[in-house]
Amino acid sequence: MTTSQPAHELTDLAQRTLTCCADIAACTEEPGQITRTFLCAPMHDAHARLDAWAAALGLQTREDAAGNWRATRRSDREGARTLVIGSHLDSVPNAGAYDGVLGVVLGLSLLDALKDTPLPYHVELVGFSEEEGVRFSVPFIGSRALLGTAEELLTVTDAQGKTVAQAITEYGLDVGQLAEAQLREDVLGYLEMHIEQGPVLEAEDRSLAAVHAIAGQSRLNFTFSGKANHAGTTPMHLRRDALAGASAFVLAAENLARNTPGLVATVGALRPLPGASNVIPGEVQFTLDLRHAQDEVREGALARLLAEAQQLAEARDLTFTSEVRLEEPATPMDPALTELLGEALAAEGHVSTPMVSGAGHDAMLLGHTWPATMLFLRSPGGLSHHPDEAVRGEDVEAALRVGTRFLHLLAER
Ligand code: HGY
Ligand code: MN
Ligand code: MN
Ligand code: MN
Repeated sequence: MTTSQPAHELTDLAQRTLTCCADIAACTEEPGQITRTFLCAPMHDAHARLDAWAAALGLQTREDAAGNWRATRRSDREGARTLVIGSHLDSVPNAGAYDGVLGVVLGLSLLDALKDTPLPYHVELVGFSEEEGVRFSVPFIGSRALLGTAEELLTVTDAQGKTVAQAITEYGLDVGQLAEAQLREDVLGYLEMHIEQGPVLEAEDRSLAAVHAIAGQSRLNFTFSGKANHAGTTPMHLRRDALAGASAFVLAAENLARNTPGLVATVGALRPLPGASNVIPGEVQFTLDLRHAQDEVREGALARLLAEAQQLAEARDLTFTSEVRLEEPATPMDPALTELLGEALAAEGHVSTPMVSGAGHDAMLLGHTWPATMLFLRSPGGLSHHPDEAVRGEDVEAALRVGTRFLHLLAER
């Protein structure tokens, strides 16, 4: 099996990859920005872009009952196992064009590069419908459906009180078919290609890196409650200002993370109520996102912050509640697959030293069930979850080279 692809072919494929990402970026709920949340109507248009390319490769495509886009390439080898390649098609609000999408389109590009090369394994290419957790504050609905564990999420509600089950029905899918979304094949591994979303590869002047572990994360919803009152007549010492209390908590979380190596803490959404300039906020709802590569450090930090919230509330005559929406342990990638990816990187002239992912990915969930590995592409400016998120054409081409070689190495194992 030749592993070197003619340069012009990969360059063309790299260009087609970028064009397809740009086409999918235009499938958005919000004109003028990229926003694609779970089971929003533009997701159908994104699927249609992928269907067009997949059809030209003779791949069977479908949308499963969780809204995942699925493409299947069958091997004619007797007893063939299945390689899953995937990433997510949903986005955060006002996102970039590559987080998630690039990994799905690169998968399609690899199958295009290998369209005339028989492989001894099936390939299941998946564009997950929900990884970010924006609409329901619960991420990984798509990949949980692939594992057959999404049933328990059907009653989770969004900010409007609508359940996941209702969202699936309104989007035009049959909740009763959710069990059919489960991939019941003998999976040899999962490959996710993704932008790094951070500054490391750019700082090290590297195009690509294999990922050997994904940081664990805790996501919680907090509510601080005090007493709404008149902003003009209420003396400062008589206030029970929920927002002032929450603000003290936000700074405490930032301070703890700044002083704990490798810990990151983020309050990304915060909503004071009633939200009028002349009313002291009686209630504040906010999120906390806590991550670290070692679970014990993250868990210790969370315990300290919950104790801090209790002290702050007591000192300010407030109450608070917290609800855990996600606890994902740090996930090591499969050593054998990551080593094979390292071999492919080295064979293509890249440094093969693997790295830790600070961002969460479908691989962190699937990696508990199947051998998983990830290939990162450099993020120019270290920017992501932002409209200026970018990727370099030469890194896309390098990823196609390394990915092609990885699939060959996997075939020869
Ligand atoms: O938030 C994350 O880590 C990922 O981008 N969903
Ligand atoms: Mn569709
Ligand atoms: Mn993301
Ligand atoms: Mn992502």
